[in-house]
Amino acid sequence: MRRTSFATAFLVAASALGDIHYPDFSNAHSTLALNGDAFIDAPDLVLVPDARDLAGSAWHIVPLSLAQGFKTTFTFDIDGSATDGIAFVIHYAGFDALGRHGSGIGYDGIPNSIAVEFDGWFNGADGNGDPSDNHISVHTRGTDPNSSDHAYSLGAITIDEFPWNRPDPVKVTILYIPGSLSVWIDDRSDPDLTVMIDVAQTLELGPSSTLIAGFTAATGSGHAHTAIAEWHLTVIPAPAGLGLFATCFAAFAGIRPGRRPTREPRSAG
Ligand SMILES: [Ca+2]
Ligand SMILES: [Ca+2]
Repeated sequence: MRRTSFATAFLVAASALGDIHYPDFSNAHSTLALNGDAFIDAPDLVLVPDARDLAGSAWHIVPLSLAQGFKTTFTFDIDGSATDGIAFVIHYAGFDALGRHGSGIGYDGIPNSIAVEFDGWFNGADGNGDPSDNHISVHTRGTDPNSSDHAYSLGAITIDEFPWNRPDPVKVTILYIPGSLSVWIDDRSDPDLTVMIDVAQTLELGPSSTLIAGFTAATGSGHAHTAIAEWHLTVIPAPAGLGLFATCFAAFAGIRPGRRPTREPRSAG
């Protein structure tokens, strides 16, 4: 009963703040800015097709108050051989933002951005410091152009259990509460990765303290059809209500009261 009350309060407040709901992308032509090799192939959003040396990005065209906190869930599907990967990105760098292909995963070069990369290709031998061929990592250089070089990782974890290009889609949940960003794969009980970051102190926010959210992906010598099947994002209300809504989100995310929000990555670069 109490959980229902939290949920109701959350949904009412969140609706006033704006959010993103794409149960599929069939009607997304007018609400997404697509760049590079991205296109809509209903019902999916294809970031890059299965060909080498491509990069694509897709941005929701309404900037949102992401710096005060947000929760997003999405599923991605990588169909083909091993490829560079995909990234969830928040930024204020324009709706034409698109970074470098290959190891850049489409976000390397986007200024004023934070990227959560799902990297599927080991570029350590090329000098970018990748810890493995299968890892999650959070990258930013503040307002400078972002870099996929592992020197700019705030934290990373290698996922040994499965490759990104498994047959089934990968479900991701990202929860940001000022000071902490956590990433879950496949509804696991504990976050796979938590990094300490304050978005408002890291990026230069746009008008009305907003940021742009979306995805990038890229291919190199390895390539695969890389698509998003579903995407939802909800802004967490203003600081005055943050305690209540943090509790609400924690309940939804399965975070137990009093649990430390961080844990050591399973591997480090
Ligand atoms: Ca890589
Ligand atoms: Ca990497």
